[in-house]
Amino acid sequence: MKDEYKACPERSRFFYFNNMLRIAIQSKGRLNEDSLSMLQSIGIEIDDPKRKFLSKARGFELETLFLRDDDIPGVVEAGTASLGIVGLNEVVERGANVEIVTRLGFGKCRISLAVPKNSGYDGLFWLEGKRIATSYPAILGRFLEEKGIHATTEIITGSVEIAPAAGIADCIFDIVSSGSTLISNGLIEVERVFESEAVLIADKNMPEEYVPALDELLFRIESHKTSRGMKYMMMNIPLASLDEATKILPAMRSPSVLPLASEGWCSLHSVVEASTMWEKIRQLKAIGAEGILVTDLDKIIL
Ligand code: PRT
Ligand code: ZN
Repeated sequence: MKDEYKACPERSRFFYFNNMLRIAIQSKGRLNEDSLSMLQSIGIEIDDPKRKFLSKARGFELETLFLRDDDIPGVVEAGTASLGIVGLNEVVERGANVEIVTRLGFGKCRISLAVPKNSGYDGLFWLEGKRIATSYPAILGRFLEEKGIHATTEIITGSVEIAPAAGIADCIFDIVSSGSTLISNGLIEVERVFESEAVLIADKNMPEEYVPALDELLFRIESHKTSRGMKYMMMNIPLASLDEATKILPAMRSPSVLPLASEGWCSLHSVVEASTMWEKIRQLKAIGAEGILVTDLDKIIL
């Protein structure tokens, strides 16, 4: 197996590349499925991802390396993988010297301070002299220093939310997403300190030969991100209402107008944000739109 790999002379450490771009992905956990489905949506299929450590992708010159999320920033910094998909929280906590190429829009969460419900928390000064349990001591340390607060950090690697009830700490600094874990442990979120989501990271010393593949990958990711939350709308509209309809549907340049066999009518096609879709449908119906069709969008190439 080793024979098909070659040494990479550009780098100081000795390791092997299968002569293609390599991306590190979380092997299991919260980011695994979303990472794989994002790759799939941009035409990159990974065979049997559950059982392999290293796998070649189909649809792109890419090799995937499945790891624990904790290891991904370091592996990319060392260049063992040129790219990685990991939470921004992990990259910042570890102080990894990697390029943050783009935010990926999934795995959104925040790291917050949370205190027991009846703690009498009345502002940041409450934290003075307290014990704070966390798995993110570096991010917490920077926050406390910035605010001039002296507190003790208790480093815990799992189930941080039970620390106050267990008497290990007075409050916690942990990842929050829906907030239900805090509620079920009798805690309330009092300060949102760090906003996170999955990011694509890159080795700052990536071999030159991989840059074109990274550019293509990024192009596909951006077109996928642009299409997220957008809908494609088609409808028939009386010609007399066309000007007004164009104002309701600004689209990327302007909506496409196609002739219809019935006189005095045309067909209008446009792209709208899903969040505004129902309001636009209401406005368009009011000016005579009929046969409105709405479909999902897969990619937008700007
Ligand atoms: O095994 P491995 O080391 O790879 O994974 P892990 O167990 O260390 O991490 P994992 O899979 O739990 O999370 C991976 C990444 O997902 C994190 O680094 C974050 O960037 C992101 N993420 C997004 C989250 C959450 N949302 C999240 N809710 N990570 C953890 N949580 C925890 C949170 O701490 C809480 O205990 O999930 C629990 C439920 O959260 P609520 O607020 O929805 O109740
Ligand atoms: Zn982890």
